[in-house]
Amino acid sequence: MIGALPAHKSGFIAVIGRPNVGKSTLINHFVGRKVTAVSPKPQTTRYRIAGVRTTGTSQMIFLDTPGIHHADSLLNREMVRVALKTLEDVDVVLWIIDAADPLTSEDRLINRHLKDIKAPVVVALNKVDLVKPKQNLLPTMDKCQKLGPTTEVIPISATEAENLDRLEQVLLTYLPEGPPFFPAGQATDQPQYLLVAEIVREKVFQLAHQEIPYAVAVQVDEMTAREEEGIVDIQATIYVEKDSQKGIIIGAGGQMLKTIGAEARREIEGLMGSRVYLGLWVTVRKNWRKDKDALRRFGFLQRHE
Ligand SMILES: Nc1nc2c(ncn2[C@@H]2O[C@H](COP(=O)(O)OP(=O)(O)OP(=O)(O)O)[C@@H](O)[C@H]2O)c(=O)[nH]1
Ligand SMILES: [Mg+2]
Repeated sequence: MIGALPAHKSGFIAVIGRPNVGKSTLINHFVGRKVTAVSPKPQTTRYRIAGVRTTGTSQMIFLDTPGIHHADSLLNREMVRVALKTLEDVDVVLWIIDAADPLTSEDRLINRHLKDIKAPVVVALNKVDLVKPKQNLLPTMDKCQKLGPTTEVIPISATEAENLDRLEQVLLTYLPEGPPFFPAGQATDQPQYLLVAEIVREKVFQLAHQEIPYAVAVQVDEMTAREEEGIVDIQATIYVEKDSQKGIIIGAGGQMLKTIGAEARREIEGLMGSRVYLGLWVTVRKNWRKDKDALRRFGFLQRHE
């Protein structure tokens, strides 16, 4: 025998941080395709979503989570609960901190929660491309090092793909040896209809302003393939909380809804590798963010809660 091959490693990495620090951007990069919504607005991610990176020698399962913040509404409290619950059973926690706006009161809140968990914590200081001159990073790195039992602080840029190889190497040292959990080629644990709903919701986050995106939930009502023609028919509903929001989502002459539909369809076609007909409907569900039945329907609360 000429030396043993390195053992295969696989495991779960909880990606946490305050809203808008780049958690989902980083995961999409590691997976190599979009599995989780990204937008310049905070609180884009609402669910726990697994993004899977499979190489010949390892499988890293990144768990994307909603940004941890001082939550007030029922929906926001539920989002934070999902994020904190993800910390319970993972091999390593990847805590993302914004290098350009580090150690806010939300970061301190996260640090308090991390004191109780057993998994090792790796800190990634993201958005270093925004820090100029570069030596301004040093005091921040120093402060992060002193946060607690954190093992390592790694400066990165998710959008510029800076230092991500190094981050991957560090994360791999914390993963146990073992076979993959997901088949090769599987990029996420999300079924296709949920990916489609998230694509539509992401377009709303990117295109609508102020409070509107937060009042929106999306459900796919129908998804059928027309076998002979190679077309997939999709019907989805965009839920809003008030009539006035419905008007804004539809837009003057239906222009806003058209743009949301066109951008979503383009991306869904890429996902499915076929032509897509996307029908979008807008419906008012009054105050759904405060309504337990609606939150269950949209997949936030479990059936028994
Ligand atoms: N300049 C710069 N911008 C970044 C970087 N990483 C992410 N962003 C931007 O930051 C914004 C938020 O990114 P997301 O990936 O949605 O952030 P998130 O942490 O998942 O946010 P929530 O889901 O709301 O908690 C987007 O506009 C990204 O393009 C980076 O390394 N540099
Ligand atoms: Mg996100």
